[in-house]
Formats: sequence, structure tokens, C-alpha cells
Amino acid sequence: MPSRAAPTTQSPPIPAGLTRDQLLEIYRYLRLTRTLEERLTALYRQSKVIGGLFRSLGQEGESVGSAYALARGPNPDILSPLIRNLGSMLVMGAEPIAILRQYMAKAESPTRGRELNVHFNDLDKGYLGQISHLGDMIPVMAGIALTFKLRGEPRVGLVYVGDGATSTGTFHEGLNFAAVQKVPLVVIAEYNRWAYSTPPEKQFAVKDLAEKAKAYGIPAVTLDGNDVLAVYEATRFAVERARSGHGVHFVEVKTYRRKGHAEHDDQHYVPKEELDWWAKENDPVDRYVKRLVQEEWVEERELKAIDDRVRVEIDQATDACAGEPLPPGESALGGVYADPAAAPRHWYRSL
Ligand SMILES: Cc1ncc(C[n+]2csc(CCOP(=O)(O)OP(=O)(O)O)c2C)c(N)n1
Repeated sequence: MPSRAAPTTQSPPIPAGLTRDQLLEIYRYLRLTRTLEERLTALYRQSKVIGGLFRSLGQEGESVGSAYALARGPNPDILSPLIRNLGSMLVMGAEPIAILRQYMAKAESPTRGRELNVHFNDLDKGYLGQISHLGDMIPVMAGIALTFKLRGEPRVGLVYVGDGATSTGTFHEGLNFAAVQKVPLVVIAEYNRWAYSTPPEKQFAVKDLAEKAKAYGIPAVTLDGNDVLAVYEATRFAVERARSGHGVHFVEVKTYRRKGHAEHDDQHYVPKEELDWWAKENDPVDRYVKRLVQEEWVEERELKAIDDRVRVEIDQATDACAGEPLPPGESALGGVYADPAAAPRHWYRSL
């Protein structure tokens, strides 16, 4: 890759108050997400990933850009990722080796092999394990954000929700509750055009998901979800607004799910030209790289060096855990149910 000139004083100012180092850090998270998911795909094809594999290909920009707007470190903001928000977990500090162990159900994985992808939490780092039922994390996160408000903690919650999940009752109940209680919550609604095999025109009759939020009195914006810096800037505004006591904010990101629902899904219902267009013309990582280099904020060789380091990091993490054991079969029920049982067995279980 030919190297371009170093940043000059004529370069346009970097937007959103970001520094050059932060631009590079955002790039690292984008690359880490993509490379880690590519590695997981290879492991899935070797039958080393035990459960399903859900990719965020083409959506990494909105996960990374939004999570990057949160406060990390001691007493962090809390985010609630979905299966397609691996990038947001990495930004909050999830380690690639923990993700690899989790997908391979290793004994040393965060859930010790009890769960097979990203349904695990680390409250010190600032992410929850999701409830799989679509929409349910909206009321859960509204409740968590309410605790921040009641305790007077300057913390914010951020919850991701898919376009399909906005059709559930809990989405509407949770959103209304959050609006009425004015909780410090940011909702990132991912309009990625497919909910399993259901397209938007069979899912809802509104044009933008933001209209649903406005109906509950919540300020809402719709933006290009594959423009990493635009997502960062809009989320940062929403986060600071929530932190200063102004309540919920809704950010709709228009993006595209470039893989099937999970690796087993061959996407036969998706027009091939549509997939090709998003891959060639609207890839969030390609667009980010192009902008950084064209604006002369960074040099291509710096990005290449990050690519190389990320590849080594993922190789080392894979090598370190590939041969690790699965949990012993006899341990399977430990840590799943309360011990001793929190409530007596239901009468019909003794029949
Ligand atoms: C209440 C409920 N209904 C159905 C499902 C099964 N399901 C899991 S993911 C999914 C599609 C989700 O689509 P969307 O919310 O748009 O998110 P995306 O997969 O596009 O990121 C479905 C139907 C579920 N988990 N919960």
C-alpha cells in the first residue's frame, strides 16, 4: 500500500472534538471486530464454534462509533449489546480471547461453557448480557438507567435494538416508561433492512424507526449508520444530553446486514445485487479508511500497522485457547440454578 504524506496543517479539522489518536483507536476497534469475526467464521467452518455464529459484517461502524461515545473506566456507563454488537463490547474492554472461548464453549470462558456466544456480562467493564427475547432489553435498560437517576450517579445507559425488535410490545412499553421517567438512556435503533428474512415493508408501515420514538415524546434522529464519525457525534450528543438530566434520546442508524441472520442462513431471500452494492459502495470500514486518508488525518502506513498488530493479537488469542478443554460433563448443571434452590420445587415436578 503506497504511503501518503503525513498530516499537514492544511488538513480539515477533525470533527466531534476527536484527536488523531482517538481516530486511530476507533480504527483499531473496527479492524479488531472484523478480524475477530472472520476468525470465528473460520473456526465455525471447522466445527470448533459450538453454537450459532452471528456476524455484524457491514454494521461494525455503528457498534464501534456509538460505544466509543460512552464513559469507560471506573463506574462506567452501561451498554446492552445484541448479537450483532461485538464491536461495542470490544470498545468497552471485552477481550478477544474471552469471546473466542465463549464461542468455543471452553471451560475457561466467561460462562464456563454454559452459553455459546455473547450473552454474558461484565459490569465493571460496562456491558450486560442480553436477554434474547427481542425488545426486552429496552425495559431492562430503562430500569438500570432509572437506578442511575435515583442514586444521583452521573451514568448513562445505552441499548441497541434491531428494526424487527421495534415491533414487539416490550419495545413500546419500555420506551414509554423511559420517556415518562426521563431516565438517562440512549437507544440505538439499527435499521439493517432484514429481521431474519423479513424486510422492512413487511415489518412496519413507518418510513423511519425514529417516528416510533417521537410518538412517545422522545427526541429522535435518523442518520447514516455506516458513517462512523456521524454515529459517534450523534451518540455523544445524546449521551451528554442524557447525563445532564434531559432524559432519553433515540438514534436511528441506517445500515445493512450483509450476512444471513447467522452463519447457517444462506440468505437466499436477499437479492445478490443488493449485497454486492453494500459491499462495494457502502462498507463502513472502507469508508472510514478513505476519509481518514483523504483528509490527511492519518497515514496509510499507520492503518496498515494496526492491521498487522490486530492479526497477530487474534492469532495469539486463538492459539492460546484452541486446545483448552471443554467443561467436564458432570459440571454441566453447576452455576445454572441457585444452589440451594431459591424456591421449593413445583408440585408437578415431583409426580
Ligand atoms: C420475542 C422474540 N421473537 C422472536 C425471536 C427470534 N428471533 C431472534 S433474532 C430475530 C430477528 C431479529 O431482527 P432484528 O431485531 O431486526 O435484529 P437483526 O437480527 O436484524 O440484527 C428473531 C425473529 C426472539 N428472539 N424473540
